[in-house]
Amino acid sequence: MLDGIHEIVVATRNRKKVDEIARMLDGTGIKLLTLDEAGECPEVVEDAPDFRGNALKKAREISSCTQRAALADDSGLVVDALGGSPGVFSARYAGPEATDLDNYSKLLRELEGVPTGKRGARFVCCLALVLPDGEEFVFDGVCEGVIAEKKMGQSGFGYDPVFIPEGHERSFAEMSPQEKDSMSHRGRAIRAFAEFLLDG
Ligand code: ITT
Repeated sequence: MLDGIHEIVVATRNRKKVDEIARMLDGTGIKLLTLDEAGECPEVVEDAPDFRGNALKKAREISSCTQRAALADDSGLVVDALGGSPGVFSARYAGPEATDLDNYSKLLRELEGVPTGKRGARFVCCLALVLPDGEEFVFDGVCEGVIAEKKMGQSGFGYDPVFIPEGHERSFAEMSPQEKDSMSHRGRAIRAFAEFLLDG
């Protein structure tokens, strides 16, 4: 356990990410605070060129604003046939106000006619923990898979209905939360973080 750290602010506005992080850290003894519970902080501008840079930027700014330990997640979908897009722009792929439906519909359109063997993609998650004394830790997780031909399932969020993880025929949106956690990019990064909490 991190000495003297019992509460961590989850530096994200994405409620679904908070839910995933909270259910996987259950039992570690760490109390998670949402951004709303931690106080008023300015929006963080995500302008780094990679997931790690954005995750560290979010965690640093929220830790400095709240004077607490902050855990940020930067994540996204990297699609081979699109040269790595949408990548760090996953949340805004179809525009600044895009909904999940707008984003994955655009992705399906861009991949129209691309054969199954060329629809490879991976979800990437970078979790950054910044402590009030400025110490920084980063945990990564990747989940390989393919982009479906059409929307499959209702659960989860973001691109879940169009992402089929490797070795499976169902999308993330057709899996239970626990099944998704067991193989997802965020699940892997959070398990690395949880091990660090238990060993540290
Ligand atoms: P914060 O920056 O406030 O954390 P955000 O939703 O804007 O929230 P990101 O900038 O990290 O988060 O964008 C990640 C996007 O990638 C997210 O909005 C989804 O569209 C997608 N994404 C990430 N993890 C996902 C998952 O587990 N399932 C489906 N889509 C995911």
